[in-house]
Amino acid sequence: MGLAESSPDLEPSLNVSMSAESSNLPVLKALFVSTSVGPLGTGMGGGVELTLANLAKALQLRGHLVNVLAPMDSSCDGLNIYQVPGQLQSTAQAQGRAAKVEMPADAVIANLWEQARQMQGDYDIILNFAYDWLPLYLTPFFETPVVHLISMGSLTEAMDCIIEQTLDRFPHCIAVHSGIQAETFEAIATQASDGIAHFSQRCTILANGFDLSRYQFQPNAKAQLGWVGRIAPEKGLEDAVAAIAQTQTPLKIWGAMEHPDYWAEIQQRYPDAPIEYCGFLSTDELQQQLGYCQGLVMTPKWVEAFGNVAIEALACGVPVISYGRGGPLEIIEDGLTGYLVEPDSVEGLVGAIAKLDRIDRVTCRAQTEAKYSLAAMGERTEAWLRKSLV
Ligand code: HBI
Repeated sequence: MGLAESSPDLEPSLNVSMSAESSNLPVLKALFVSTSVGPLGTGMGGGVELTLANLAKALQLRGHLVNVLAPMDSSCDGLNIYQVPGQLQSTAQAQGRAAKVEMPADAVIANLWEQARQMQGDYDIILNFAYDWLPLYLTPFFETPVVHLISMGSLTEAMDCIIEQTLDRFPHCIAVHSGIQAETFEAIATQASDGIAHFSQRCTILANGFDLSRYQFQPNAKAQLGWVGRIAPEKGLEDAVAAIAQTQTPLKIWGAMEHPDYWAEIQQRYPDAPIEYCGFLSTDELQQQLGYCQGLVMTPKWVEAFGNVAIEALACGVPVISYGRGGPLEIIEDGLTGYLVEPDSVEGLVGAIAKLDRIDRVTCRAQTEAKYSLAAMGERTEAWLRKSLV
């Protein structure tokens, strides 16, 4: 199986930073294995693309070495990516709870992990970003420790079960983004062999971290609101448009067009809503546009594991309105950095939009620096990885 490296230099230069030297703990060599549903950099992988890039940068800043295995046509600044061919996985959120584990012929997830098996001797730890059964199942078959950053809440019995089994054998191998996301696995965890600890006490909660130097604070907004995410039913775009149809505040929409039919249906249902689809932008372009919004509107229909876009907006000084569901509940401070609205209440969204001018945009930016910087995330992540290596 041929490998197309995106850069000739296979071994990244050893950029040992103060933290690695001062901690005199050994530099870690980490192999990241990316999501199986899309190439890095296309937006098809959703929030995990940004998470992987940020996590790599956070560890590199601490002097560690990071290489990445990802599907063909992946790209990510500053990272050595080994691109692996094969058929993409179908998205887990599109399946039902009883869905069977399935893989296409020549599955990229299988090819990624065969490549990881061959490379494992060069690394201290392997970090899985795919929300798929195979990497979890393979954990005990690897000599190099494999750990998993679970990117979504509980979606299928098959994933819940293999997560539970893997965690029982490797007590520190699972991390999630938020406590609320961890709680969605609660039911399965109580049936575990030890029966005592719940899943949310057995996994590591990392939140997330962002290179805040890439987000410019915008003190003044234009008369527009923003909505950012994969254009997909679980993101609830129709509710944001329904609210806009009432408030008539122009809404700019950014994200990968995952479900064109869903988007067409929204446009037909709300012909008078002042909305504009502005495509999928890179982080630098997105933050530039997002910063001009009076507010970001989030309408998750599922338990959003975290809500990267909320941090990206706050980092630009943009307040966030979100349904009180999933990760945003742990990010937004109601009345201080935005508003938490009763889930699925369009009227609630309309009411919150009317109060946006009460939020101090400087406070929004300050909150991200306090909790969601790369340094904070790097510290949390390294602590988790070292705990996994004990
Ligand atoms: N579905 N099967 C599968 N595997 C993934 O890695 C995956 C997914 N759905 C969504 C997803 N990853 C990412 O968008 C996460 O950021 C949520």
